[in-house]
Amino acid sequence: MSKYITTPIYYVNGEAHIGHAYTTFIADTMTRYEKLKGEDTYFLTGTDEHGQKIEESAQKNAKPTQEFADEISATFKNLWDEFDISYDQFIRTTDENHKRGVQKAFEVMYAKGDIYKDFYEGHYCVSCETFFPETQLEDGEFCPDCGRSTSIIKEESYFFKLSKYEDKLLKYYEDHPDFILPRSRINEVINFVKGGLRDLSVTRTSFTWGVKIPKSLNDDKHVMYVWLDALLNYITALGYGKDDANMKYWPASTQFVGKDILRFHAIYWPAFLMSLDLPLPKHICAHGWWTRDGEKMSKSKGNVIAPKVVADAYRAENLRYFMLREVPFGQDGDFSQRAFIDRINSELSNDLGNLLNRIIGMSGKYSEFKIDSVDVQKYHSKELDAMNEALGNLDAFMQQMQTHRYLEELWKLFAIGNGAITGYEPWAKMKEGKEDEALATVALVANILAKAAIMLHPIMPKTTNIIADALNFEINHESYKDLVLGKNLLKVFNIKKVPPLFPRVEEPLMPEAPVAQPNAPKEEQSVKKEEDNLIEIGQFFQTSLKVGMIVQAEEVPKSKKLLKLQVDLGEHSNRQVVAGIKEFYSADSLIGTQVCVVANLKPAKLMGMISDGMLLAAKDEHGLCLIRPEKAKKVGTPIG
Ligand code: ME8
Repeated sequence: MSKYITTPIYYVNGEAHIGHAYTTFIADTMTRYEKLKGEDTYFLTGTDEHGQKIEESAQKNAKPTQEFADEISATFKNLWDEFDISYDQFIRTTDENHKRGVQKAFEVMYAKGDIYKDFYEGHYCVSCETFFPETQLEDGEFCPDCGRSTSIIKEESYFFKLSKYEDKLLKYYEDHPDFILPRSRINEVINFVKGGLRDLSVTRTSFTWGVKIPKSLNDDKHVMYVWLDALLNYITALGYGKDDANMKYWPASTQFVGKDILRFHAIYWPAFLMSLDLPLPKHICAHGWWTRDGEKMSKSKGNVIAPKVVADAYRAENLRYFMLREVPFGQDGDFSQRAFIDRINSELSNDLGNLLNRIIGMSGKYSEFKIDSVDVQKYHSKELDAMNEALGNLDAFMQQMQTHRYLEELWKLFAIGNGAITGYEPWAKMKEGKEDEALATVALVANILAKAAIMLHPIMPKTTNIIADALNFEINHESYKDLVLGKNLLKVFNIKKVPPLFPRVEEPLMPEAPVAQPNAPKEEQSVKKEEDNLIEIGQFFQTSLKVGMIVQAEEVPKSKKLLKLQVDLGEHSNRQVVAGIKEFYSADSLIGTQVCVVANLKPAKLMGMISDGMLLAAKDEHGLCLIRPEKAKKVGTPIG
């Protein structure tokens, strides 16, 4: 039976970070594992390029949207190529074939009566590309997911009859308890559906950067909602709407997603597929969230770790190993250089790298690099049994995506190998004239390394190829069948010297994370004890604080919280700052007063207005007060 494995398609509004890398690593690992087992496996990844968010990012970068999308999409593709990601296809939602497939799907749903035209009025978060009912908004205005301000949009829209699929979805979850993995996530999905599904607005007229709805509807001001467009990539990639060339891979066996987008994949996606009369994927696998040193990473916060930077400092495959070893699938994980370095030194360098070096060294000394497995069974049946037991446990862990348990189990092999060397002391056996025994121990360890290399291959393909080359065999489906399934041993061969695979790391090789920006959307701030969060003085001075004078202030219509201020910072023109202080200050009372301003924040858009700075303020249960200089100072005076 063939397998089809997918990652989400990544938005092209910024470059990849290690969160994206994790999803891609795990999907790549699973694909390589299936291929090693001889399964016909198709692996899809790509980029999600439509929608208002991308259009706005392109505008901010002063680039035509397509050119901007081309550039960022290429950074993802190049990155995956550098990381040796073995995708069979890299799809872009701006591909003509994809657009045609999406239009075809829309036509099918429309013809079935699952899409109808109406009006939509609601609170829309541009950043999340999602409408929210008023009841879900924070303070009646802010997005419940990202904390950013929402805007009210009223527009003509086509709707997908999501409500029609409520019962069918619930029945499907009940009949397929492994549809959503880990199983612990099913309840949040069921509860959401039981809460009532409203029909989904699936077109927009407020912007143009999207797939046009089919010409047959004669309504060309509508472009498709980005999530309808994006989710369909999983079938358009297989030729849906064109020639169905690879539809034999559908339904997908495993669709990896971050937990943030589980709802889209576990509710909307199956409903779309039901409407298209297509089977549902076997598993939607939701992984947890990666933080950096305990802080949520995000493009807007500036503490994002680029996978390339880590790879350049620590080697790409070490990062793959770390991420897949560090967290149980489904749970959140934290990237810290300390934890990373510990794993490199103790697990990769000590347990694995040193074992290979010792075996090369001993076989060079005792047998001119010749290894012969002839006596392994005779002297080491106990070790072989233990090894085979661990090898036999691996598949179940991989099938459950529990890569941390898989690697933990695999590392038992190195413990057996290292234990055999310490326990049997081949050097002593050589001195005692028991050469057969000594060489059998060396050969045992060489075989352990060979089998472990095969099973580690999906996670560290290049490194394990070097190990296999040193042991004079190739890692492929044949050697997997022979050495792992068949439990056979390598025959007689010459071992080759290799440079150390995992040099020890003594010091962190990358700069530490920048300080979190205090105005990051609230979900991105985590509560930490001060002592866990000490910063260098240089980090503090990365923030430019200045004295400013409010020269103009007005209320923002329809907003309970926001005031729009013009602030003089002694620059050639005033800064516009949109501040959430309306409940505490009237606009008039602020004019002519001095404030402290964070002057080097990236401009943000709040309710459609640019805010180019932030006022310092203190807020407690009694209210909010602005922080001001004790005596008037010249505008633009630095604070610090
Ligand atoms: O949501 N930790 O794209 P996206 C772990 N285009 N994983 C993370 C992560 C983090 N800190 N940050 C991102 C989209 N990810 C849509 C998907 S699919 C039809 C459309 C991973 O660029 C995680 O897998 O925001 C998440 O689901 C994915 O990147 C979303 O990337």
